[in-house]
Amino acid sequence: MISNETMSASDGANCGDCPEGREQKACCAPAAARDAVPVSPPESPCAGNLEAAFTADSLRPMVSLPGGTFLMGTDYPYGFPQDGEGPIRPVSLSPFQIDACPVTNQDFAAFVAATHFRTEAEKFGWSFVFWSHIPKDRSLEAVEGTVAAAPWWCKVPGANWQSPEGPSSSVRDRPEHPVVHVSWNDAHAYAAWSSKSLPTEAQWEYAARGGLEQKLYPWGDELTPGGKHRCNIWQGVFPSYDTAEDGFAGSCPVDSFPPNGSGLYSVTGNVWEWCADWFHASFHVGKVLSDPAGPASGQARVMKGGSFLCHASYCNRYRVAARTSNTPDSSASNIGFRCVRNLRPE
Ligand SMILES: [Ca+2]
Repeated sequence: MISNETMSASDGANCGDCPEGREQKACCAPAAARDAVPVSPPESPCAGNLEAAFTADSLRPMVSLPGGTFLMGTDYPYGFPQDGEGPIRPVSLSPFQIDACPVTNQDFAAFVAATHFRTEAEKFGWSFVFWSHIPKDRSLEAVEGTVAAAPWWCKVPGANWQSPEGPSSSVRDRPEHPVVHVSWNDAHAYAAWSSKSLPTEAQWEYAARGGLEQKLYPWGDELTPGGKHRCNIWQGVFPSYDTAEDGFAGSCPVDSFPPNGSGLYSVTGNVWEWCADWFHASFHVGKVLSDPAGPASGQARVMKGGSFLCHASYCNRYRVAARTSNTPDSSASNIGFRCVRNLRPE
């Protein structure tokens, strides 16, 4: 049943001010505020039941990037300066490799099959699902509460990476979609298993820019060049009606749109991607930035790239310089990740 319970989205989870309204809006991905004792979820079919051949992470394509100095951040007037998008600053990076695509359900299934890892959404027994993606015939019993500042985010018991919309849903028919409902802690565990790391924010943004300098998107400054969609975001009226003009309402296969100039797919839109750094809005200001890794501690981790829920009328964080954050144990149906392999000498 939908109860009167509401959950507060933490400041770290908030989308921040929208360009027009300048009011706090928690649209990006809500914080879980998981202060309750984790409960054991019911036994669920293991990822090993996925019939598709599991792709070992070592076989996943990676892009080698030479590093060097690039201009990070933006002074875009319709951005979110309070997020710390600016100032534009030179940042130097050592060479590294980055996954060409976000980690998919198929990839994560291989990790789970090998390690029997249980995500935090599984341990706590629930995750956040966007309201219109919950099957209509199940919405009354499936939703346990909503986020006060963003009532389109629903607490759904049984929602996890294997069951993205709750117990009756499955990833069986979406092996190439990015895995979702993974917390930062879950993503970090996958990265460690695969002998990789989560990207620093600087690595992510450098890779996302695809060799272009100071462009809004991975492909340039025009959102739909030639009238063609280049990423999976929201069209229509948020949060009530998504026309899915780009072909997708919800997540999509990671290779649905062309790659950027460096060969990275699904960079902006589709799902947010966790970065290694703790989030701080001004930590980077005035510092010498060589292989920056963010503050030593914090409350929330950086997320980049925006998701299928982003719309210019509400949150245009599908830009490469945009940033938001969430607490490390939070999960939702629009947060995933990709990994990097550092090549600099330790
Ligand atoms: Ca879309």
